[in-house]
Amino acid sequence: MRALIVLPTYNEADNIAEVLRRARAAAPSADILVVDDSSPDGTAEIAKAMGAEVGGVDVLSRPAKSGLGSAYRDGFRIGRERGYDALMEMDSDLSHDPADIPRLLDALDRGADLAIGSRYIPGGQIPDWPWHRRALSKYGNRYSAVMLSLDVHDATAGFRAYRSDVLGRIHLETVRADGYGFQIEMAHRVALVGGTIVEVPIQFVDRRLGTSKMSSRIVVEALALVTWWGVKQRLTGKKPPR
Ligand SMILES: Nc1nc2c(ncn2[C@@H]2O[C@H](COP(=O)(O)OP(=O)(O)OP(=O)(O)O)[C@@H](O)[C@H]2O)c(=O)[nH]1
Ligand SMILES: [Mg+2]
Repeated sequence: MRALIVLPTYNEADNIAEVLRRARAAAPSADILVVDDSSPDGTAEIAKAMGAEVGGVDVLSRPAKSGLGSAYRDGFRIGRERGYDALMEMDSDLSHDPADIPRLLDALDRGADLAIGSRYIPGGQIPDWPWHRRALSKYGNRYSAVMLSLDVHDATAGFRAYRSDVLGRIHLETVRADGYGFQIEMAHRVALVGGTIVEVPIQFVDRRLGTSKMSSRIVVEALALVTWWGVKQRLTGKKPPR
């Protein structure tokens, strides 16, 4: 299976070289597309230099910071145009361990349409998080599962592999959400078209370098969107097939 790992970056100069080195080592047959939004800290230049060293790395430079969801939409569109069979999401801050890439791709090989690196199934872990961050994530996930009849334990997770054709079936180009909302919307849409979703346990560690781009706006956006999608699902009577 030809796989493309899409890495969104905004000011990840401290992390990107290490991410690229470890991802290439873990999955030498997968290619990488860094989607950088003109990071002022020079992330794109570092990615290009490391790409020349390890090979298999392309950098898409976009003119302005346009959000995580939009970076993945652009990266996946390009990956599909280039004929990849599998498209992956991974953060570029080493919260996701590149060594787990092959386990996610294996799940696609065994028939999944979407493989999610999950923190909320046995074997999954978030060792660094304080209780309030755990609670927000856990209850946010429970709320999404109930509102959307979504049989997924970690719908906000951002370490994933998609079979290319399922991205066509969910009409990726019409997805609008960003941040956590983007992750939930993608899982919800895959479920609605009857795609097989498999969760693979992962450990999620806090970034050691660089700064987080997540904000309370993104959390509020996700909650509002989940509520709206849940209401819409009830009004139209469309539910994920079981
Ligand atoms: N291209 C692009 N990448 C982004 C944007 N916002 C965030 N990213 C990248 O998306 C990934 C996840 O963002 P983070 O800021 O780490 O968010 P998070 O992992 O949910 O939150 P933390 O756990 O606090 O780090 C990182 O690789 C970021 O550099 C954006 O607007 N454009
Ligand atoms: Mg992060």
